Amino acid sequence: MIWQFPTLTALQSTEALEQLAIKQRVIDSSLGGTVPEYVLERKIETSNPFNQAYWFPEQASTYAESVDSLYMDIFFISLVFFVAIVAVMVYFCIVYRRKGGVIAPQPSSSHNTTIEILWSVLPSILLVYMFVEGAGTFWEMKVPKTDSEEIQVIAYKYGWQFIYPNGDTTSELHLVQDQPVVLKLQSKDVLHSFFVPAFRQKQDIVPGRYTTAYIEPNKAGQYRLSCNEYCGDGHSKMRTACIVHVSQEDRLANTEWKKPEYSAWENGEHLYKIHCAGCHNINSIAGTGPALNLTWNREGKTAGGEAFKANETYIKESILYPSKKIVEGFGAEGSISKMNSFKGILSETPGGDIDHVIAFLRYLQDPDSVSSEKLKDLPEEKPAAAE
Ligand code: HEC
Ligand SMILES: [Cu+2]
Repeated sequence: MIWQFPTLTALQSTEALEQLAIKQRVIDSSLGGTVPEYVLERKIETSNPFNQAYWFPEQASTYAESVDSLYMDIFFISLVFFVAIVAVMVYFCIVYRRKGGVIAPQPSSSHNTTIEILWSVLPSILLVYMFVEGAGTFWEMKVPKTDSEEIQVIAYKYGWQFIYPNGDTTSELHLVQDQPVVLKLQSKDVLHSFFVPAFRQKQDIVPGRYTTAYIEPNKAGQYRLSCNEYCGDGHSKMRTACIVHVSQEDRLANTEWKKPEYSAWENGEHLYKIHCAGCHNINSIAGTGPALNLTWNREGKTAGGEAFKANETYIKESILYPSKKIVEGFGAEGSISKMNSFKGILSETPGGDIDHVIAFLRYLQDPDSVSSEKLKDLPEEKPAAAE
């Protein structure tokens, strides 16, 4: 990457270089960590290869077309004026250059009513046209239809959480075709910005304030969704997918928090993507917190030098009371952990969310050690093993 070049040459030691490389790998590894890369590819239905590579993304919302045509109108008006002005300028440069040693300026006419009226009125008409067109589209983007559904969007360093009216939560945005939606956007920390190019919709997310974005998706498919306001060194991690389903049933099948046809560890993986992936990796490289694929059963030390073994009790405590034991290398003894508590967010009941997360961490260490029985197949109460 070009922007890194000055930093790289300024660093002397190979150790520092290695650290920078590791940091970059951490950032890269988390790219698409929660959403597979293929989801984020540009998909444009056109036979024109130029469009495919360089032109606009798909038009997937009701107002996308007006935004694009307004853009093209303004572009062509600017193009015509650019060419005309440069042509006249070049012509004048040649015709009125200093000739035959004459230095004194030629007398010029002081006034030409026709030209002055023309150059005032013509651009005004164009500007008023741009305003009227722009205001109309703006209106369309800002005034939600009354039958809109509301989805809560929470942006944080570095990820997204989408909460649907029925309480389901996902790390990708799932919408239904032709169902207008109002997004209520909130930030947990700093300034972020919601952007789905295919919808031509972009809205800043300001800490301490609710902002809204209105969309009426009219084309099923998978689109890019990203943060468009630099929010820290993991800013590029804040990208995920926006999936527009053809029907409400189709969406329900994809957003259900705890799927009966999932096993415990699969639910745990789902919870990990929603709540933990912003700080933890599962590729052995530490992020803000330790790499969680190394956690299960490991023998570690707290910042205070106390030894621990990462069993169920330790993991549960780490999730509910992160500051109780700070992992060595992740803060000072007795300090407040950078990890927030998940008390009240993940259920603590036996067989609940936290047990699912634990099953996932175990699975990462040793896939054979956890049951892959689907939740729906599990009996309500496990019969005692026959002696
Ligand atoms: C805001 C960042 C952040 C988020 C979000 C976060 N963690 Fe952490 N986590 C940390 C940090 C930092 C540490 C190390 C300091 C500590 O022990 O509190 C840590 C430590 C841990 C540990 C101890 C790891 C070890 O190897 O000893 C576990 C287990 C853990 N987190 C699980 C989770 C789970 C599960 C979630 C999601 C439900 C989660 N964390 C979400 C930042 C985070
Ligand atoms: Cu951001």
